[in-house]
Amino acid sequence: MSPCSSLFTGAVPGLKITYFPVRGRCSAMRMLLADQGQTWEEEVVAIDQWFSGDMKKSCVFGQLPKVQDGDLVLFQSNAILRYLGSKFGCHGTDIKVNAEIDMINDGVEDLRIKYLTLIYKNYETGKADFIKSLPDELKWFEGLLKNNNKGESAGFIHGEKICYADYNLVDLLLNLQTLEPTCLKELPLLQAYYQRVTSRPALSKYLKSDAHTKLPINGNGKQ
Ligand code: GTS
Repeated sequence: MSPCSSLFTGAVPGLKITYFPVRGRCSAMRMLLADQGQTWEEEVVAIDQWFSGDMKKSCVFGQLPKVQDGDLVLFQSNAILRYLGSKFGCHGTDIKVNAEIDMINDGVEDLRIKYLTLIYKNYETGKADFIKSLPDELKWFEGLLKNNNKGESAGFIHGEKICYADYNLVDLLLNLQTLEPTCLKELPLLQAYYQRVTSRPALSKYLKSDAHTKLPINGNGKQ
């Protein structure tokens, strides 16, 4: 039994996440599942096992994460997030809303790639400039909240219902604040949004659990 299935109740028989022992690209999907009261199984792949075995060859695109739900096997973290969003009602009510949510999620992915490039490729030389660029990078999300009822009554990044892009954004904001604790200082709506979403009872419980806190954010120990 995974640490997650012992902590959280509710049943999604057969839902399994296969990934390295990090939060990485699985944190947002784990947050979504925990917040939606679901359980899942974790298959943890040690990095030496990955490079010495045949698993890589069996993965579409040769990478993890992989999510299995019954007979469905998915790769690509954002496709997985969208699938979980559709399955658990964290998506739009029509194709136009879904397209807007996808657009926001793609914006999160763009910033995540910049963050991951820093972490894995030029942490020492690029950290100061990356931190300097954050207000400019994050202002777009502040703008989305502003346009969403001035960020006041609206709880979420799109409309008034949580969607899969919220979990992706909140996960990235958590990582960015770990990198630079003051990065939301000049972005009051984003700061309030982060607090609001991470205070949701089930999500807050998950974020305090060993299943989350004991996992490193990234595979190389940088954060
Ligand atoms: N676009 C993919 C996604 O979103 O799932 C990227 C997946 C990816 O980069 N996976 C890395 C991997 O499998 C691990 S991590 O970057 O998510 O931590 N690396 C091992 C390898 O052999 O490429």
